[in-house]
Amino acid sequence: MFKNFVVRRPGKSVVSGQTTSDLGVPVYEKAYKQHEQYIEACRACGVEVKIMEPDEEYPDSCFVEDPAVVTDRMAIITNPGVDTRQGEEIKVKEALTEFFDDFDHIVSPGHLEGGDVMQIGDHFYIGLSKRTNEEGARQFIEIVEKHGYTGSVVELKEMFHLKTGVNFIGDNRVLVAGEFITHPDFEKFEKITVPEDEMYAANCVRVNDHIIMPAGFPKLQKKLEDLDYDLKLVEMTEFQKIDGGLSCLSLRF
Ligand code: CIR
Repeated sequence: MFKNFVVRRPGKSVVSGQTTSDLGVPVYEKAYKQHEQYIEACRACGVEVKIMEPDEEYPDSCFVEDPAVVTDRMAIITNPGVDTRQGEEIKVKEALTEFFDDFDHIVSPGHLEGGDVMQIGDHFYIGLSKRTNEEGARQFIEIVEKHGYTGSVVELKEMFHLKTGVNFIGDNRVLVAGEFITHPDFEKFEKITVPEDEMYAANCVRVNDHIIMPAGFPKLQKKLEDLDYDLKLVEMTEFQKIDGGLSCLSLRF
């Protein structure tokens, strides 16, 4: 069960967020509204939402999932793998001091972003991507083992972050897209394949008895409804333009 979410509103500088896509520039007012809708969806799942104010200095700082990894027993401050995001973690750590007394840290030359970390039970899968390197993953595994968890790495071929293409939705099920559809590491789970033209929707978040999913992906929506999930749909178009998935907008514990 999750009790708390931490989110950070997008600033006007969100228009300058890093991107690899050609979907255009986010419209700030729309991004703000969509973020508001995200907060409402989280509340509808029964969690408390702590809202951090925007930080104009960091265009990507609404993606709070990347500079920290938290569970109910630990908080790790990461070291993002791109210069423009280094420093975001300072305010995120400040916000988390309300909930955690101790913090672990990923330090250079190690880099790791929370978008590359997927927790299933007491195990963490860590994607090796353009943002997360082997040293970052090594440090991460050393830290989580200290807290009674295990960890293993997954090499990414095409995906931006690990959770861009694979997400645990509880009930032994994972949503898989692209390179993860046949990936051996996820064979032990019941796989729900995300259609190629709905790849973005692979990044959903299971919250207690609900799933928050991006709006506008009817095929995956139907698959999940047929499995009896209660879905909370959120418009994500402005965040998608800058490679932001749904999970990256929150820290959950
Ligand atoms: C970035 O390039 O860092 C942001 N524009 C997107 C971050 C997405 N984060 C995530 O999927 N966890």
